[in-house]
Amino acid sequence: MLRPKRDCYDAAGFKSVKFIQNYIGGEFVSGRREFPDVNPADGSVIARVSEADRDLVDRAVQSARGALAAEWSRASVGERAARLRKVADAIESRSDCLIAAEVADTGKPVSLAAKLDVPRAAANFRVFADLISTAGLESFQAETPDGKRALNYAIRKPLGVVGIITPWNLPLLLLTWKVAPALACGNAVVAKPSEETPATATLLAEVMRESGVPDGVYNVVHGFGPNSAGEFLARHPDVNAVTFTGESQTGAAIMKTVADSVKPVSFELGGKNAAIIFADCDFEDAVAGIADAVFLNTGQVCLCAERLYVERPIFDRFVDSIKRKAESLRLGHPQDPATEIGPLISKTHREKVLSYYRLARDEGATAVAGGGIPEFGNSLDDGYYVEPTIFTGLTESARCVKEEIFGPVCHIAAFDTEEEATRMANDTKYGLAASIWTSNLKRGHRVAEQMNAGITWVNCWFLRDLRTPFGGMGLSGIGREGGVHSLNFYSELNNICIRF
Ligand code: NAD
Ligand code: 6OD
Repeated sequence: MLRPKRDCYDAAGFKSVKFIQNYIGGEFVSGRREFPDVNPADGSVIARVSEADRDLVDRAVQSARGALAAEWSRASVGERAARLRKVADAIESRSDCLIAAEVADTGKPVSLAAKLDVPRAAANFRVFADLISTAGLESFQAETPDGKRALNYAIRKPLGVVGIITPWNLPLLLLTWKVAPALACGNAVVAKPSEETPATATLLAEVMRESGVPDGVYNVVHGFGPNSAGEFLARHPDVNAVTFTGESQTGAAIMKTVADSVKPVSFELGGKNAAIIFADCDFEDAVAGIADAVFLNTGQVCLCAERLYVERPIFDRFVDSIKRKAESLRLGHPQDPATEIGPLISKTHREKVLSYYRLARDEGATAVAGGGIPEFGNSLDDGYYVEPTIFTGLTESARCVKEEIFGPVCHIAAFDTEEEATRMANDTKYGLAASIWTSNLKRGHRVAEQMNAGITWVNCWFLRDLRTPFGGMGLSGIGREGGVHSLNFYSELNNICIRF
């Protein structure tokens, strides 16, 4: 077992239950109500979390507003970038604590948190420090009707107070993906992490403090969605914009909440992503890549492939290989470095995933692998594990082919032509991600261009360059973040026109 070297956070079973508070104006603050933070690996309570009521959310928003007026939005770009780089350094120096906290909250394997979640959090701050330091802006010169000239140039101003509402699957990665550009652009933020995973957003408060980010620039409120901290934040009249990652239905609810005050929104929502595997692919590479795309983080990544389309000549061989891969994945305790698959996030989410496993069979599927609950014979039997699962035999109209399941599961169908594969892949109300596996690069380009998705990978999956646009079409979201797209969302452009 890996244990944190410092006493900053006790992962499940290490010590006593912790108390996680809200962070407002540079202080840790309690509300009137509490809720439990549960370790999905065994159902134990690892922390009590203080829920922010409407008044505390208001305090957080006012403290953010005060920080804007005081210094942050007027700090030079160089000062802000230097501060963000310090935050990145502090994340790295506290990575043992952040990894332990993320693993205890989410149940994800410690190897994954160490490889993906925490390094990406640091990278988010470094990349946006660099981008804000180097980003250019448009300028145009024109002749005026009266024979003079006009110079137009745009400047960036902060939006103000940004409400950030995030999910439980990659808690620190997805939070910092929004906090970093928001702060780079001179905003102050109020973050509302998922009620399932409150720890790392709170530890980030310590990181901010240690890095000299002024009090009030980063605030955290804990709680739920409707009639709790999430809704209070989105509805607050002094919140200037809301950036949200989570389920499409929640995005719809937040859109209604913010409609009255016409706030800008950025939404990164759900997906039902397709992978197209052509017979000419590098077979072993494709099997390894697809295994990641289906099972990473127990299938709880919005970009995961839940629909695989495999060209008929390799269909049986591919199904057999991915089945063997699924059956060889090591399920275990998240703190065990050898574990590849941890539990799902919660009992409720496991019930949802298992209900789809049952539905798939009712809809006529064959379970090629998995389909149930694993047995460990120890305390992990109290955790929220499910077997990595592969179905075949469904029609394209089946609910299990249409609806996001968000677990370690996929359905595999055969195709005969490129046109058929493209049509099936695009037959979805979502439009987040797709992947194409072929050694014919001309075909890779051609099919990728036809994908109705915010991102299409060819011979890879979840390979990220943070300067690129990221977001979804249809039910998968509104807007793009990443690179200059984040800078544009988190700032107001003021165009200045000078006649001379
Ligand atoms: P969720 O929508 O249930 O919750 C996300 C956050 O919204 C939580 O903090 C929650 O408390 C809050 N919330 C819920 N209802 C609210 C309301 N009415 N008003 C304000 N806040 C509210 O999502 P989840 O279950 O935490 O995460 C899983 C979902 O997120 C999946 O659908 C997944 O595809 C999606 N996701 C998308 C991306 C992306 O980049 N597109 C990334 C990660 C996850
Ligand atoms: O890599 C990213 O920037 C990002 N937003 C990933 C989202 C993953 C969804 O679970």
